[in-house]
Amino acid sequence: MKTAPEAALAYIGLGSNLDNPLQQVASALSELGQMPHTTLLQASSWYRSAPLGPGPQPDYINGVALLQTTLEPHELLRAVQQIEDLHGRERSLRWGARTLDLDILLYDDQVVSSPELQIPHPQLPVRNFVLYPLAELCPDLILPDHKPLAELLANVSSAGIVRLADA
Ligand code: A4P
Ligand code: MG
Repeated sequence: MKTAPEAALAYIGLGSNLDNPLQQVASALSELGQMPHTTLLQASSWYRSAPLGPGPQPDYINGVALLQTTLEPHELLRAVQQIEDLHGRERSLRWGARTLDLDILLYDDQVVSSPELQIPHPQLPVRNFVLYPLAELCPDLILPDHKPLAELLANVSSAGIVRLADA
């Protein structure tokens, strides 16, 4: 498919560990594809992952989607937050259990650093539940700081994650 010159490629991390997580991320995926000025190009498999964060909480379902969009990064953030809100997302405890989390992982090779938005997502380099699905979609990806994804992947363990069926 030909990419319009002004369109960006954005990778979105999806995660859920409450209220039927697999259903939450599956419907979020189709909602991402229905956002204005946006096309869903690809989705990774889903992964079950051990929770990273405070207290006992259920396992997560994680995956990554590739979007083509003409929304600017902050517009994209607002759009994905509307989808989180649709899923009854409550923003309370940092890294606490949630019905749906949508993180903008990458937006072309742009670096964004504002109080409400950091791209690349700061935790991307160290999270196996982000790196594995990302590598399914683009194994040769190079990050804006010129680090190859393959190098980051080699530095994380696969402990605690299991790939489920294709999304
Ligand atoms: N924000 C800044 N940069 C971004 C970005 N690139 N994408 C801001 C999306 N949002 C971004 O996020 C808090 C604020 O981050 C937003 O208002 C936005 O302005 P939030 O989703 O409301 O809160 P949070 O998710 O609790 O905090 P944070 O720091 O975003 O956490 P993460 O990094 O999203 O981690 N364990 C497993 N196994 N799997 C998971 O998916 N996820 C988390 C949440 C913790 N443990 C996990 C998982
Ligand atoms: Mg988040």
